[in-house]
Amino acid sequence: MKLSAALPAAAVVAACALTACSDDGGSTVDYAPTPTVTDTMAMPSSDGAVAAGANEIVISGFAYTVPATVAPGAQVTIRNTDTAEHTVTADTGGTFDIEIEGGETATLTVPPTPGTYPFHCTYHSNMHGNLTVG
Ligand SMILES: [Cu+2]
Repeated sequence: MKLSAALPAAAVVAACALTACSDDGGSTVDYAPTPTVTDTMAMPSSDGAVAAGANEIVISGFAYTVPATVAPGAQVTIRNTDTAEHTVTADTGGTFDIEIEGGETATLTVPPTPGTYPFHCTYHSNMHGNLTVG
């Protein structure tokens, strides 16, 4: 008599446990992981924050550090601290095209007309900067 009373109770417990299990599994499946795209690297920030002279463009780690502004017609030193050779080449108009060997410096004569001059490296298409003359 005691056994027959205990069996249905155990069966109910087992059934509840199974139901709870399948409910949990079903409700947690339909979330989708949100893709996190960090695209900030694509924006070249050339604010001259790195310790560089006022009239100095520093190339380090395949990236340019450019002064905030340079005077029209000024002489700007380009310092290449990489071992790779780089260029500072105006994107348009052939305004300037300076080649700097690894570990060397070169001099860029700033255009006389105020404006922003985007430039790049002819060897490394991911290297971009902006020279602001004003
Ligand atoms: Cu380069």
